[in-house]
Amino acid sequence: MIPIGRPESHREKRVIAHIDMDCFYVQVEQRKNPKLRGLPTAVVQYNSWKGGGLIAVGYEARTFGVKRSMRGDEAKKVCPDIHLIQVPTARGKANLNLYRDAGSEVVSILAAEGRCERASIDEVYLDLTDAAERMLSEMSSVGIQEIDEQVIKSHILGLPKNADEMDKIVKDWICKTDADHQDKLLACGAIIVARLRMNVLKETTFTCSAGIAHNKMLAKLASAMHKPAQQTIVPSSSIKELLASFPIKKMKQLGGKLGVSLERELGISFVGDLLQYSKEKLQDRYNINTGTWLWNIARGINAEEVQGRLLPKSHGCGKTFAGSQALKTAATVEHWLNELCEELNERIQADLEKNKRVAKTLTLHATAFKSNNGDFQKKFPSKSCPLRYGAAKIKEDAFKLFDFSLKEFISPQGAAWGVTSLSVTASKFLAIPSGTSSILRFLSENHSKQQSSSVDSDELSIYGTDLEIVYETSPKKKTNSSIHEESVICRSISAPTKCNKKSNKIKQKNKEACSIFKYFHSNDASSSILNEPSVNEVVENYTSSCQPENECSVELIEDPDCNEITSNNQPANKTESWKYNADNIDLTVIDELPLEIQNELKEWLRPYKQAKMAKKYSIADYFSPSKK
Ligand code: TTP
Repeated sequence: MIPIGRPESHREKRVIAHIDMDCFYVQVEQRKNPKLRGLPTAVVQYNSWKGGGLIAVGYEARTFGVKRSMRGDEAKKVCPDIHLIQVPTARGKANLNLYRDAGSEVVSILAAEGRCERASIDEVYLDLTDAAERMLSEMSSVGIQEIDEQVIKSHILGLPKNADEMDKIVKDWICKTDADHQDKLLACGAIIVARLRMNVLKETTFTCSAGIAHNKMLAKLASAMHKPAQQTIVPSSSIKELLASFPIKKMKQLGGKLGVSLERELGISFVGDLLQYSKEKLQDRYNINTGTWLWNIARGINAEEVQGRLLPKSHGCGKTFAGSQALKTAATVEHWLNELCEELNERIQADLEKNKRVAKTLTLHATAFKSNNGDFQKKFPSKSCPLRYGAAKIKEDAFKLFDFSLKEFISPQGAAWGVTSLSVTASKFLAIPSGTSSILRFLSENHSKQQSSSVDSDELSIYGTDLEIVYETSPKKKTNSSIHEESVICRSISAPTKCNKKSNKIKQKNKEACSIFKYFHSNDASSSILNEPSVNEVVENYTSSCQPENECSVELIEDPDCNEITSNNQPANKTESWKYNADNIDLTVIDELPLEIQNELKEWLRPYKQAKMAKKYSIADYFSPSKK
């Protein structure tokens, strides 16, 4: 997706670092088995065909010419001594928890110095502006005097490349007292990053590489320039030269159709080539946002903020079924959806316990082919619905989403089909604050915000049906989907479509709310903040009720106005105030919440419900699909 093409703020330039772990899965495996340190090593995926596809290659193995695009057998040919480690597996697919947890360890160390955004399993952005300003003001009179070896080893773009004197050249640049304020800030940023990288090494044994620049885009480009265990600084004066030779295909957003169009239609090969086009021309050719964004990147302008986010934005579990493994029956799809949903359920439960947050949206993505290839370009549509906690419910909902998508995919004539990848994703997390009053305030505030917010274009945007296979845990690189079979997810990349263009919606017959969201329910089913279909993510929104399977009634309806999706196809009453009725709280869900929240809620409910709470409900009791 193309970021909003905003200008950078007039505020002093920021100091942003992008930290990327080196051959991450290999390092994690080498920490687990230190005998592998220093030896050529690669991690291979679950599918062991031809030795398994390589997903991470250690730097020792790279010197022999081993590449990620190879399979194990091929790697053995170029490097007979290579150690091939298979990713851990569970439920017939890769289990990446070992690597996720290692990534979290690193994040907690890096978060010490400024706003920190976990961008993928092994990448982090840091906004070090305040820390750099502080450092600079503390040493303004004396200037930077002592710098350690790690900082001296920095690469500073735009400096003369004289290998013999490199240390001196870098030291002079870092310590220059009459340098431009922006460069001094970057120098401080480089010192901070070098320290952080040392801390990561000491505490985890992992090395990482970093880019330090005035924005996220430049920092990211820079971190990949010198690896492993090095850092690269991008002073403003070097941006033009950097972008003049930076291939557009290497920009994350330009790897697809837009990149091809720029190359073929405008003859653009490097980002700097875009400088020859005016903003108006680019806006005319593409659209206002994309045109502005292209104009900005040609100049190294990027206003994206570092989001203060230490936790993943979503949890996705996926698997590919290449070639003859394609799933061709509902039963095999159901089998794999069950496996994926089990894993997803475990991960969101662990997340709830650890981070006190709940996911709001369940999305199903798939790629598929069909036998009548008349419209072979038709993509398998992605579908979302509100997420109900509990493995059985997630499975049930995921399968219904699949069913809807499949019907749409094979319509109108119907056809034999085969699914080549499947994934389920939980997203749109909401924090559950502690403190009874704060819970209620939180619910009330969130609800009234949802009720009162005018429906802006973003809110009205819906998933398109254009799918791109992206790598879930490392969104920066797109690679052959058949290679990392366990971890691809398909993401909608088509431009958002206005909902009022006519979208299908699903009328919900919510006869009995028995999910965790009942806990957040108000009198009016349409005003539940978590059960309410979220317009900005849901195209054809199917909200399943908790009725038993055979009673489930889900109906697709057309909504030309699409003011807001409600359970009864009426625009939500925007002025209605939030009411929280204790009678509507499903007591059975309370036991599933974090202990402190359970206590607070019980306290709050005492006058109304204490008597009824005497019965002890078990998690199985609550989440049983047939429970009424
Ligand atoms: P990357 O950061 O892309 O690569 P890397 O850390 O292995 O190596 P580098 O030093 O060049 O950055 O990916 C991080 C981890 O994500 C990687 O160790 C393994 C995993 N991964 C896959 O499983 N499949 C893929 O296709 C890619 C690109 C990565």
